[in-house]
Amino acid sequence: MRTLVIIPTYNERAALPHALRRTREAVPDADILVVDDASPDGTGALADDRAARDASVHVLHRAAKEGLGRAYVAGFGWALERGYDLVVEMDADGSHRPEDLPRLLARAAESDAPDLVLGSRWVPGGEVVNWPAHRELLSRGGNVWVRLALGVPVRDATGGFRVYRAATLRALPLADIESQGYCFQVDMTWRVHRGGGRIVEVPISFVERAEGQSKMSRAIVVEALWRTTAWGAAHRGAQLVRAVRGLARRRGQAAGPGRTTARRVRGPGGPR
Ligand SMILES: Nc1nc2c(ncn2[C@@H]2O[C@H](COP(=O)(O)OP(=O)(O)O)[C@@H](O)[C@H]2O)c(=O)[nH]1
Ligand SMILES: [Mg+2]
Repeated sequence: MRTLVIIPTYNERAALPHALRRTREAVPDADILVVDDASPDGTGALADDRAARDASVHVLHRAAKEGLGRAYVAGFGWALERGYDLVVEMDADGSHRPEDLPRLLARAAESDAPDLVLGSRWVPGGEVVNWPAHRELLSRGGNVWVRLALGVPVRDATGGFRVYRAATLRALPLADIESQGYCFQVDMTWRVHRGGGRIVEVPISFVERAEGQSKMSRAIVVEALWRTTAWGAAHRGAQLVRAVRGLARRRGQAAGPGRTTARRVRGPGGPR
């Protein structure tokens, strides 16, 4: 299986060399694509330098910082154009350990062929290391909210260490995805779930970054909250409408053929 590991970067000059080295060692057969949003600290130039010396490293330069979602969508397009079979998302900062990649990829290649393999912090065996309490609370709370609002049956829908089957990505309307920040991960997970895709979770250890700074911001949290709430309201509202219609239909049937005939004359525009 041809595999591409996509690493989005914004000001990751200190961390990127380690990420590249560890990834090359952990999965020597995989290619790597760094997607850099014109990092002011020169991460893009550093990536170019590595790419010039290693044919399996590639760089996609974007003109401005547009968020994680846009960077990944650009990276997915790059991967699909070049015929990769498996596409990996991985942070540059060491939080996602490249050493876990063989386990994630092995799961993706198993005979039940999952559409999406999630590296998961919140399944048994998963953990976070050195994370401040407020980040853990946000992640756990966010995932409970996603399950309640959207009914996505996974423990870690917000994580960004994951493997997509190329066919899964090809089936999604990538150009229409508007989520920019970490909400993007929820958006993608939900889309795969709604499309009937099989999602599996593999425990990972998420290690807080030792270098550089998090790009997590209030705006990113607010975006995730309002989008998931709006999706959840629409989703649960539609479920309610379906349930009420189902109840009405069952009542109509129980009332006998007279009622059924009366409903039929309404034609195709009536309730189904
Ligand atoms: N290309 C690109 N990468 C980004 C952007 N925002 C974050 N990243 C990268 O996404 C990964 C995760 O971001 P990070 O700041 O570590 O988030 P945290 O782990 O949630 O604190 C890192 O590799 C970042 O460099 C962005 O706007 N554009
Ligand atoms: Mg990080």
